[in-house]
Amino acid sequence: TVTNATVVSTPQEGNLVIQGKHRLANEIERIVQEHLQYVRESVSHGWDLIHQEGEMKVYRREVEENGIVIDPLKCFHTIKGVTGHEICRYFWEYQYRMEWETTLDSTKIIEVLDPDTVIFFQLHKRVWPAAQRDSCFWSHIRCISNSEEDQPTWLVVNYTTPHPLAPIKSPQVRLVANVALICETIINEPPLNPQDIKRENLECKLTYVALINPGGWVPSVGVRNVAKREYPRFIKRFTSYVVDQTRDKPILF
Ligand code: H13
Repeated sequence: TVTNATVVSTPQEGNLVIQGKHRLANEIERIVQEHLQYVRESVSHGWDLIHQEGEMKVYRREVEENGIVIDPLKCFHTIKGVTGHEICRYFWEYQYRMEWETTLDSTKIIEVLDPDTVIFFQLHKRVWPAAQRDSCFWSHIRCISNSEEDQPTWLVVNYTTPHPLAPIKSPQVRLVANVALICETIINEPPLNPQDIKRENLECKLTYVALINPGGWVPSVGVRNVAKREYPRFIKRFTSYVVDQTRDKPILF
C-alpha cells in the first residue's frame, strides 16, 4: 500500500504523484549527517588498533556504560576492483545477506519505507556472547555527490528502531545498533574516455563504524574477544564476496 502520496492533476503534466516524507525521514537525515561528520574524524588517542591485515585496519575504543561494554569500532580498508556503490549495494540488499553473513540465523524485511530504506528483523547466532539476540533496524542506502568530477560517496546506515511487527519477547534480548558503511571510489590512471575504465583501475576506500550495545549485561572479556575475532572476519569475508560477485559483471558506478 502506498502511504503519504498525493495525486494532483496539473494542466501541463496531467496526473502527478507527490511522494510525502515517511515517519522516519527526519531521524534518518540526522543520523546520516552524524556519520558523515564522524567518518572524517581521525582515530587518535583512545583508539586501539586491534587488527591489521594487508590494507585492513580495525580500531576500537574501550567504553562501558553501566558495566556494559559498548566499545565503538572503526574499520578502514581498501579494496581493488570494485566501486563504493557495489560494496554498499551488496551490503544493503537483502538477497545477498545470508551468503556473506556468518553471525545470523535469519533476516527478513518487515517494512519498506521508500526505495532506499527498509526495516529488517534479524535473529543473531549465539556467537553473540550469552543468550541469543535479535535486532530490528532501519537500513538506508544513499549516494552523495561531492562535485561534478569526483566519484560520489556511497553509504549505508543500520539503526535500531522499534516496530509493531517485531515486539521484544523476553527472554529474547535486543541489540541496539548504529552502524555505517561509507565508501569512496578511486579511479587510478583514469583513461581519457570514462567508457574505458576497467576493474583494474578501480579502488574502493571503505570505512565501517559500529556502535553496538549488547542490550544487557555480558562479561566484558567475552564480548571484546568475540568482537576482535568477528569484525575482521566479517570485513574480509564480505569484501571478498563482493569482489567475487562483481568480477565478470559490468561496473556499477
Ligand atoms: O554490519 C553487519 N551486518 C549487518 C547486516 O546483517 C547488520 C548489522 C547489525 C548488527 C546488530 C544490530 C543491528 C544491525 O549492521 C556485520 C556485523 C558483523 C558483526 C560481528 C560480530 C561482532 C560482535 C561484537 C559484540 C558486541 C556486543
